[in-house]
Amino acid sequence: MELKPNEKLDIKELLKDLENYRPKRRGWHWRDGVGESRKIGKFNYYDTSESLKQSQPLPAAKYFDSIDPQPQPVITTEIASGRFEDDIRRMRMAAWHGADHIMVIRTAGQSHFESLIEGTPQGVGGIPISRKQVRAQRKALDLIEEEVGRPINYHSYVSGVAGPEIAVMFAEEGVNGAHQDPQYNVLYRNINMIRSFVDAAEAKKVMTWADIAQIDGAHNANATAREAWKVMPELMVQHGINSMFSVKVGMKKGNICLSTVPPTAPPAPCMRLDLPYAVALRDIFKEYRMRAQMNTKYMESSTREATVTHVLNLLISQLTSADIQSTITPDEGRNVPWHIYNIEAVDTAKQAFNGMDGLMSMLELKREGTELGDKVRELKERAILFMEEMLESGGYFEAVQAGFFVDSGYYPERNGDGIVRKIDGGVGVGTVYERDADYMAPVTAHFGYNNLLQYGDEYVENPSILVGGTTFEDPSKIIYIDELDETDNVNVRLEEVKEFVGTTNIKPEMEWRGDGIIHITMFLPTDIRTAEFAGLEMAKKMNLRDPEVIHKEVMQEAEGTRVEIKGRLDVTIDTTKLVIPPKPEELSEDELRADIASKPMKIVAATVGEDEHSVGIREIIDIKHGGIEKYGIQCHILGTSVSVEKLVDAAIEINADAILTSTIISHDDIHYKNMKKLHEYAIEKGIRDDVIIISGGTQVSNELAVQNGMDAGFGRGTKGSHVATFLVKKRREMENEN
Ligand code: Z97
Repeated sequence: MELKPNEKLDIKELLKDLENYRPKRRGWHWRDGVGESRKIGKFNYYDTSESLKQSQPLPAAKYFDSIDPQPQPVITTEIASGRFEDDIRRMRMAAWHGADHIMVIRTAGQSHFESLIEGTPQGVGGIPISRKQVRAQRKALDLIEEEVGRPINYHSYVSGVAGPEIAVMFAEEGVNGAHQDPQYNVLYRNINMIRSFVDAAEAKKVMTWADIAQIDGAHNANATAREAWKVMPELMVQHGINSMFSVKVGMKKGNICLSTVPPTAPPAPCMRLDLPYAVALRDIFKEYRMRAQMNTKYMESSTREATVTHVLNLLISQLTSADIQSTITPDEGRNVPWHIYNIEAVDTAKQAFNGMDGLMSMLELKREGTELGDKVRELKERAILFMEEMLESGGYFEAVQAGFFVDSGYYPERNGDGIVRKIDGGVGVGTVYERDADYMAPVTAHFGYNNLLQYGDEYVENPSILVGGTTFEDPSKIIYIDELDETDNVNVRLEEVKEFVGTTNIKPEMEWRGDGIIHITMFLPTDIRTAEFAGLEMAKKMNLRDPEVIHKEVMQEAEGTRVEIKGRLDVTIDTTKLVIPPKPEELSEDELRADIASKPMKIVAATVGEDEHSVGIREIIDIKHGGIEKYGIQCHILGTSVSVEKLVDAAIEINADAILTSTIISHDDIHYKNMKKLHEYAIEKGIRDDVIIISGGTQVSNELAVQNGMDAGFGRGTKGSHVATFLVKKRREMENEN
């Protein structure tokens, strides 16, 4: 199977023979060519990585030879619609925009499953991480990475009661990154702490074998804390615990990534709080990798506000460092992570990094005798004191039991409201047993005591020889279980939307194929509460099903409110039945300039009759608006309400190549009547065959303009380049005729 840029990814084809699919490669991939300066288009870049084979550049790239510089950090997008088959299409879009770390958020509650989930039921707030789902997505990414020309890291979570089982499955299926942090189990999922740390040792060992990069769970303290900036010292402690634990298990430091979040957001003076934290963290953990997340704690439903916070977060990454730059959909605040917003967030990161390229070659963070330096030191001291107190109180387990973590005080201050977990409590309590003296497990990656010496030295290194290789060495031993639920599985779901699969039918979509969801924005001149209900009523009148207000924002209490609504539009369009007019022709700017330079062109222009509206003609002519002047065409604007006679006479006087008229007023078809008059007067004066006459305006159709004697008519949406293209091509045509 191979992807073609102009063909949709065929999910049914992808699912074929999935039971025999093996991932192409194993392990995490950092971007290539980092640290080299490179010339891309007309510019030199300092902070890029290798460009992609195929990609979707930023919108404004068209002004810069369509370049698409790829930043240095791996860029993450978090995807979680609940249906893996739809997420696969989103992954492809994200990869084309520059994401190379696809993080799949798993379905609510999977932490408490005691084993792997089989089948592929639809998820709630995420994807059920099952083998089939993981394999299908890895297979898709194997194709997508070929298409864009860069390895793509696939990622999910190795936490919860089934952590080690999931780690094994991830190692088998070519997963490249995973969250693994026993503190997450303990604090946020109330899984017994002894069980969590024992499981973590095993899971980390497996991840190490598979070269899976690890992300910790410290960011959750930031997201949970009452005042997120107060947990900064604790965050460092949490990073320290998981990092050192991982090193002790045998994981290499280059695969250990700290999940760091700038703790605050505007209107807080976030740079002054977040930057010292970022600097202190990178000082202490310089041998480790930084996974820079976005602040989500203070994310509301305004995508604009979230995007500004993201950009400030990206500035912190540029001023310090980021090995992985995470992006959350900027509409996370309204809990509707949609396709387009995943892409927007990836673009926000790419755009900000492109714009800040080489910034640190011009700047330096001043730390001597500054607030920055003082704060960095203070944060480190607070973190070390926290760590010392933890040791004095009997260690991590005792400290958790005493409520040290996620307390709302700024350490050493304590408010006594931390998360308390009991050493002998939580899910899975009492399930850890000491290994017997003859305990032996013939597996490839395993933590702790294993009585192998009885078999000889070679088995200590390689215990799986005893069973002729485990699933790691011999993937044919993997047991693949397909769908178990006959009513909720990918085939049933695809059948439900078959109208849209492999057909020419389309329906608007935000999350799932054929979901019909659209998003509309309105301004309603009333207060916020009234606006919400008025907006819903209007959405119903627009025939939207299930309308929901997803954002409202006061412009001014009395004057009005901005309301954003989502709803379902039950409209399907067969694209083959559309009557699509040909695309307006546009010669390139260089070609237009060259043509006019080799043979000058003069035009006269005016609004005709009793029409005083000169905005349109100015748009088409003025250089300031990108009008035809910019190509070197000599333009003589005669003014407004000019008679057709005056226009034609002026054209004769200066020997113009063309007459351009503009009309907005269209009562009684006066615009078309004037076109006819103009055409006839030009005939009367004997110049019609030598002059191009065109007419434009919001109500003008090309067809009717031509019927009324014009060479062309230009309606709404016309740009100077369209008119210039027509003039140049028409002149060439007339020259050929003569
Ligand atoms: C992120 N933006 O990037 P469950 N283990 C750890 C976690 O942090 C999480 C889970 C497991 C965020 C989004 C938040 N983190 C997600 C260390 C979740 C998830 O099945 O929801 O319990 O596991 O991480």
